[in-house]
Amino acid sequence: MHGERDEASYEQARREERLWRAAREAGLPRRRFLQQAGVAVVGTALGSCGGRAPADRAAPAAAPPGAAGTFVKAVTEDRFIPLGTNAEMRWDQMARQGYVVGNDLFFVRDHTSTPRIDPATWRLVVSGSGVARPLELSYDELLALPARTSVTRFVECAGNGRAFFNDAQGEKARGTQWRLGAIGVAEWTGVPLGEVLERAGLKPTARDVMPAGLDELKVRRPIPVAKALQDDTLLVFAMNGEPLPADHGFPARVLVPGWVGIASIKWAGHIEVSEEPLFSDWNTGSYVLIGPAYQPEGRHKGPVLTSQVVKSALELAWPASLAAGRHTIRGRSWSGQGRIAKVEYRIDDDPAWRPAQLHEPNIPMAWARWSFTWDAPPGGHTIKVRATDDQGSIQPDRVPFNEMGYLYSAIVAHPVSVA
Ligand SMILES: Nc1nc2c(c(=O)[nH]1)N[C@H]1C(S)=C(S)[C@@H](COP(=O)(O)O)O[C@H]1N2
Ligand SMILES: [Mo]
Repeated sequence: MHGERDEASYEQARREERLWRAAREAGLPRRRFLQQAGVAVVGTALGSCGGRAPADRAAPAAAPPGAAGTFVKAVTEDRFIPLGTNAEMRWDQMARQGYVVGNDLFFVRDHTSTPRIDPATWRLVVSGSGVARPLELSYDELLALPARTSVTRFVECAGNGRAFFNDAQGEKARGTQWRLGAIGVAEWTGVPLGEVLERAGLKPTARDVMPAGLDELKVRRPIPVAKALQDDTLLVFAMNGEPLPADHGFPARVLVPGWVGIASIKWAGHIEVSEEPLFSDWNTGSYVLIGPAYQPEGRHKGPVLTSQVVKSALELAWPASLAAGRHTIRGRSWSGQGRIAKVEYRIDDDPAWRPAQLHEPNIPMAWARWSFTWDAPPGGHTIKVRATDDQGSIQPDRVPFNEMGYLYSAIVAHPVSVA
């Protein structure tokens, strides 16, 4: 157990160590990167980092279990649950993490595979009927724009929790069978997207903004201009104080806080700004709700996904094994629409929902950590947790089925065997 301050300084030290290592490996001019990125590193830390080289990490395992060639970082089974071109975060790993998820443990969702992009030739083009002066930016030019640091937000896949449509409700949804590890919270650094759009002469009549990736499928999905102009919607170039890792969108990705992960386009190469509504496969055929409870809307096969819903997860393996006796049970809850207001838990069929203790920080569109103590008797148990956000949304017992298994916000029964 350590206090908030110890944890903060531990995280800061870790960030600095990783930064130093990443900058060296990338051959980046570190001091310049830091200055331009505005990544806060104090002089003494620079000194101590320079004085003693941290031991190099072991090389990634020879044959990562992720689909061959998909990822750049080490996607090994001790860190992730491999799911084809995706890698699910292991929630038991979070017990050893601070508020944010380290870049080495952050889940990856690639529609195809991670492209390797040379920052020297990379360009970001902003064009379309919604801008008066089409713009082209190099990596250096992007880094030279005024940036925001310390924007701590989650990126969460719309399909996070999808496996429970089958496991809890008996109806299997199409797609990657994530449990709850398709989420991560990071501290992002980037240029407000609005800043870039203004430089391109954003017209008052602009309506939709569609960033497109440089990956094989050119994954792209529009957001309304109002969302694009929020001050925490960013063109991100650093994640937890290091250059954005390849798997998370290097050289630059979009961050659309609170929204389904698909809005946060990685490897951004082009941004179309239009006076007309924009469409792509990712807002017409997928990332829409299709099912008996939903109706098509024009070219969209169902209601188009925007914000994420309320969810909770325990920092335990699935299924969990515990020794009989007293434990502090920890977890995290989040919502795409506000701050977490309340978290309750229920062991087995205890008639009462009991309050868990919320811990600071509790950042909207990131998550809140919580804990409770449990004197665990031997046997098989389930732990249920339900969160309520400050908009009054509470996790329900069930959610109406949708074919692609999005937005599973229902209460999950976590299996725990106690011996
Ligand atoms: N270009 C591009 N952007 C993308 C994707 C992709 O496959 N290609 N996947 C999206 C989806 S579905 C999610 S959930 C998030 C995942 O971000 P992460 O891999 O950094 O965790 O990225 C989004 N951005
Ligand atoms: Mo996703």
